[in-house]
Amino acid sequence: MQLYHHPYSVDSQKVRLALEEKGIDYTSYHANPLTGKNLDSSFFRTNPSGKLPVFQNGSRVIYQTADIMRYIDSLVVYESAAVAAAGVAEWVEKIDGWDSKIFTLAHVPQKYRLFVSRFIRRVIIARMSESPDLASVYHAKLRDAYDTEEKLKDPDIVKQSEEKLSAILDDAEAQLGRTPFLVGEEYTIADSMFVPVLARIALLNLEREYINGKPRIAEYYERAKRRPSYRAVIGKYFSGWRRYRTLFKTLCCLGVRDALRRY
Ligand SMILES: N[C@@H](CCC(=O)N[C@@H](CS)C(=O)NCC(=O)O)C(=O)O
Repeated sequence: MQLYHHPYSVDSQKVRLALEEKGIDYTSYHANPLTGKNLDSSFFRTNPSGKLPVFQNGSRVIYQTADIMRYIDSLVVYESAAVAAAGVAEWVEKIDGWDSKIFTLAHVPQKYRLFVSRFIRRVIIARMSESPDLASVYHAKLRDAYDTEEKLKDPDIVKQSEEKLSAILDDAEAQLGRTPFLVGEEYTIADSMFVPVLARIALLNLEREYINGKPRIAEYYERAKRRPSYRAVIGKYFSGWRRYRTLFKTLCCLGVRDALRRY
């Protein structure tokens, strides 16, 4: 099995947590979306959206996070299978319906966001001129980049994303009052979907607004952070001072490449 992913990508984190939790071995390939690695023509040719993660098992390639999660889930049986199945499916769908991208970008200082988005657009143009046969898909990606910028200017779209997140958190807080995990007594892929959402809130320093007033989620998140899966997938890159190191390294790489016009 192969996974194309990156530690920065919330959707990649969901899949990696599930794989770690289930003890499934896989070959890992990194493609940093902030430096435009996901736009390389070799990757783009097989995955014209350029989005992460991509999961491959033999001839089977899966591009959507929720589909990958369901596939991974089908490989392992729960102790309380009947109880888990319906609840898990519902949570997977609910969390998958929240787009972390708009939320994240809306909470990143504008100066960094505009710099990265200009860099990415230049990478797309550079890749397009290297592979003219892929021009139409690169054009679509460029349009997508401009669309995202437009969406971020619309306070209603940002507000909707925040409200959707708040609704998920409210439901989770209520559920965690009844059971230790999102679906009953066992850790399931619903938790692998949810924990990266909490990690993203923490990375953006928004715990006070979104987590601190929810004691059950706060306690659940502390428990989740002690799991080896969390340490391997998220903690290794983003716990404490590491979050600054991880971001600093990427920004330096972008700064140098931009200064040298190396797209
Ligand atoms: N619908 C896709 C969305 C995946 C997605 O948006 N991935 C983000 C990272 S979390 C990405 O690859 N962004 C880079 C880009 O859009 O170029 C899925 O469910 O897997």
